[in-house]
Amino acid sequence: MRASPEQLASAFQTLLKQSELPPEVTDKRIKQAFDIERWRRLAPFASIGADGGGDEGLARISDVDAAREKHRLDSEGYFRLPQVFDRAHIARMRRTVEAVRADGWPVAFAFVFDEFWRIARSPQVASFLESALGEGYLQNTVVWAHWVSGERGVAGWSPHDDYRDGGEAFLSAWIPLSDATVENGCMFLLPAGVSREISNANDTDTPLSPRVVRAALQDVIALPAAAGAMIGWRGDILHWGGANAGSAEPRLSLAIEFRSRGARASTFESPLIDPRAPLPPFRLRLFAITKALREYTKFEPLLLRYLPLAERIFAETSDTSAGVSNPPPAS
Ligand SMILES: O=C(O)CCC(=O)C(=O)O
Repeated sequence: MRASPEQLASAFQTLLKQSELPPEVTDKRIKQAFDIERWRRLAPFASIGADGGGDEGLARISDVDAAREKHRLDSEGYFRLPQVFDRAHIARMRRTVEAVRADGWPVAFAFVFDEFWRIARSPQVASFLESALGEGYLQNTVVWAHWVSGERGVAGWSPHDDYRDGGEAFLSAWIPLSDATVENGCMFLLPAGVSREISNANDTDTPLSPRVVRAALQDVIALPAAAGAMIGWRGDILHWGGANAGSAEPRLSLAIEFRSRGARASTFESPLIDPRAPLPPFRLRLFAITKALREYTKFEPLLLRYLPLAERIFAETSDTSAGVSNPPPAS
């Protein structure tokens, strides 16, 4: 007798539940998560609470690239900037993610380190973000790091949009720390017009006609991007991580989000932080990581293993989120 899809799903859930970290391991990890010195020892080439500065040489975007990609963003809802970040710096960030993973953490814990919060602060990146979101734009505290294993069939996140109602006040940025190729699961998306058509049909439960499906398939944009590039999309753009088609190379990347000043932010996005202010305090970083972890088990069910850990750190750090007020609207 064959198992039904429901039986298979329920067996999968049971297995996931059984793979949860044992309580004593969770207790130990919670202590470790708050131990800044331990993180520093884990990745001595990265920093926590360093003075900052030196962002100027970290990234470069030519005027020509910036103008072309701003135009693409306005017309198609996404941008693709080729080599933006200093290669040696990106290689160090990759090593940081590798060290975090090797120590048994979900890779998003790399956001305890300064470099992951500072990455978009260099003047030319800031200027591109400002052209997309307006003066005084802010970063929200939705952050994530992705690791797609170098094994055939392993895939990034399934198709979704990040913030349907975000309009021109919302922008996601996605930065590969290893080369993201068609073979190892680079990002894919549907540009603005067709993205909206499909999302609207989804929302209203309207079946898509074969004509729309065929047209959408032909409109899919593959976004291979070398380590150190920066790509991104507006909130209503349907996008997804591809499946590994036989490459042995893992795909590593990070994702951050930005908002126009004065735009209403969802609870999930809060608190917003000012990219011109000092980097967020350590506890707020843990809050942001575990806030995302609780949510993203829907894309990465294997994270359920860490859910009790995430819940407890999230609860312990929630006060930091209340302490950071949303910056006021631009005058
Ligand atoms: O890297 C991926 O597979 C998915 C990234 C993504 O969709 C996101 O960060 O919103």
